Amino acid sequence: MSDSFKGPTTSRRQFLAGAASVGAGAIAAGSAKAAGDPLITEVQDWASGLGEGVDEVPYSLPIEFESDVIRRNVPWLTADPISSINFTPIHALDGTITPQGCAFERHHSGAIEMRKQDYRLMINGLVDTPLVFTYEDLVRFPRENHVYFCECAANTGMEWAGAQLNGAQFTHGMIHNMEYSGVSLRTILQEAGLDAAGDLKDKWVYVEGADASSNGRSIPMEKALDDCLVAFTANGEALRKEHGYPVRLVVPGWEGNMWIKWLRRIEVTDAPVESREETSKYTDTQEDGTSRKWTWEMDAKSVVTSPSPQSPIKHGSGPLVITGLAWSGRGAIERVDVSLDGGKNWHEARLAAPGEKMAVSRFYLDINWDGTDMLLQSRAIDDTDYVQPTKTQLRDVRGLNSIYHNNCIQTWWVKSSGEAENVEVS
Ligand SMILES: Nc1nc2c(c(=O)[nH]1)N[C@H]1C(S)=C(S)[C@@H](COP(=O)(O)O)O[C@H]1N2
Ligand SMILES: [Mo]
Repeated sequence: MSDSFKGPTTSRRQFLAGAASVGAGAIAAGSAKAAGDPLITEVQDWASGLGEGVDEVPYSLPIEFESDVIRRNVPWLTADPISSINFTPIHALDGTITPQGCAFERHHSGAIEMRKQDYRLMINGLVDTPLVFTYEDLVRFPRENHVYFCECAANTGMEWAGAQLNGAQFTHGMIHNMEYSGVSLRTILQEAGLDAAGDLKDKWVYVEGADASSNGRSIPMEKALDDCLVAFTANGEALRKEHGYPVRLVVPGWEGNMWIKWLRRIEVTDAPVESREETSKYTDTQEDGTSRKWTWEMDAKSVVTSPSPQSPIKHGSGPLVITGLAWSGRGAIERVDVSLDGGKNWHEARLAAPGEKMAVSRFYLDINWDGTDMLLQSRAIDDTDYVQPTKTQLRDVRGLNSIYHNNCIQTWWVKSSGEAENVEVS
């Protein structure tokens, strides 16, 4: 018995010794005391009877002990939940794939319910043959699979003026990262034919949803023909209603607003439509009062998800796993640095896997925490060598009037108690 415990303990010691550059100190032994622990010495309920049979739950939800790992909204942010947003519990998740059931939702006129039989996708405008596809038509085109993040441009938007919302879920939770399968938008456009459009360089597609808001957006033809996906499934199963069942548009790396849910129409146009969602909304007002528009790409960004205000350190000093997420709308994450002292010194974090284009990366920094205060930050660098800016660097360029596209470095003040607070180190 004792032998089987030895292996992991030894390798953990060696591993921590190797990470000594990030602090050294006492190494915690396993915290459970074997002698006299009734969880070891007594026969427990779960071992004195039988468990549930198969089919007890034909499609399961997370076990009740995980019931706090849920989407949450901030009621004062919006007047009504119909046109509102909630946040992914990123502080409580690990890995990179967001389960659909807790992936943030953003609706302009509520999540609608549509049967596959009632689904129609029209393609019209400057195409050779205007077409209408049923769901059954769409699934007969060759399919692709890709993992991509979807981030609302408003993610972190409440933090422009100063630290405001106390939790990674609320400051950075307007993001999800899923594996989609579907048909490339290019395939659909080519089926209708683009000869009628002439030179494609200055052409656009206008995409809209079947919900009352329609959430119409203009996308340059170059992007439409590049990597956009007309998606049916996320993480292997049909899209959830709230994410656009039965069909949504996936626009890799670009702001979430363009990822049209309940996709009903694609119009090829010779100019952008300048819809509400790309003029009065989703533009960025600058210091001089003019606004940037067509700010589609989501710049490189990262956040420490744990420890964080909703995920305090409960085990005291010693080995500590610092972890978080990083992503870039311009490519793949190449490196993530973590600072324990508000950006004075940086340590290169370990990426759980090599970065993938326009998908979330998971990073870890394994330290030996000495129990003193930390100002925890993370800084993402993508494969275009773009470096995530500090708050000051971002404000120098963008001023204070923006809401959207805030990708600055986030700081958590981790106190000796292990509790953490959202603070500004600009
Ligand atoms: N048809 C339609 N598509 C839509 C929206 C909408 O309200 N209606 N909201 C957009 C916005 S602002 C975002 S951020 C993403 C959010 O996708 P999600 O709800 O799957 O997280 O969907 C986009 N697509
Ligand atoms: Mo959004």
